[in-house]
Amino acid sequence: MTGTVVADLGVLAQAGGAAELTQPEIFQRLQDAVALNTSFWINIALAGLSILLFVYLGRNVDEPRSQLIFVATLLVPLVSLSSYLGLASGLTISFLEMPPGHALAGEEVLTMWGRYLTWALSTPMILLALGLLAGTNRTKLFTALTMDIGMCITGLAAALTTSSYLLRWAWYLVSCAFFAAVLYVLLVEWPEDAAAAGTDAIFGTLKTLTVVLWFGYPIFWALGAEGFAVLGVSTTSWAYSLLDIGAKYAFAFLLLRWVAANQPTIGRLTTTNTGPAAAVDD
Ligand code: RET
Repeated sequence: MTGTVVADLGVLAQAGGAAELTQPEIFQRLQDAVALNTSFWINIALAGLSILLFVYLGRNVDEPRSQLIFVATLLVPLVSLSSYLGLASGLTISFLEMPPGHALAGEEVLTMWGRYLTWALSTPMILLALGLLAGTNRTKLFTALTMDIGMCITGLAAALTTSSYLLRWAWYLVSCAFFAAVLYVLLVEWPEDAAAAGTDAIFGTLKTLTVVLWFGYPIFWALGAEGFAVLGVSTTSWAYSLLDIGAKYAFAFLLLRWVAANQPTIGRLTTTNTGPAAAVDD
């Protein structure tokens, strides 16, 4: 067990067998765990500022497809704000007893399960916006979005499984398989579509940002208290919070700034059911 984990244990874990904590008790522990709590409130503030900025950026967007990209992207900080409020209020946090085999076996460890649940709402919005930008077809959009939701929900299952250490990792692997499908669409299918659509420059930037940052999430899950417990709860939460800042707010800002300035390019794209992306000629 590392020093960080030990330092966390006072307020973020307790010996097994203790009575279940009530929401006010979890909330009280959060007040004592200043580093962890700050990792939530920083994101609440940034999500709030992003929402205001994005509404301002979108004030003159009147082309329908660009508007759809705007709404999808605006939902990202909206969901994020709600997600972090859930964590900060203790509503979507539980203390779960880790199974035998886990580095913290027998301890009740703070689990931020609300994160995984709300990712199932925010990450499909990121992919919807990217897919629309690439001018992809409905089949590929459907594939990316459903695989992504599968990734988040099975990630939630990994975090919530307390019966078996092995099964926690089995869920983790299933989630990785869904993630691989998302990566395939992002790295192989959509770059081709974006090239045909003429949006490849901005798509390329956003794709790289997304792929690099998204890889951070499974890595920190594995290193954090839910996985091998090399990192403590607060460190893991800060890692997710910092990844979120890049993967959500920075991503959304770059996308929306481009869309606001390039509505005619977006307006020329159509989404077909299964066929290749088509640009409607003027
Ligand atoms: C988990 C654990 C199981 C394996 C994998 C994961 C991937 C998570 C990802 C999350 C991305 C979240 C974002 C949130 C923004 O709102 C669930 C951590 C593969 C890629 C971008």
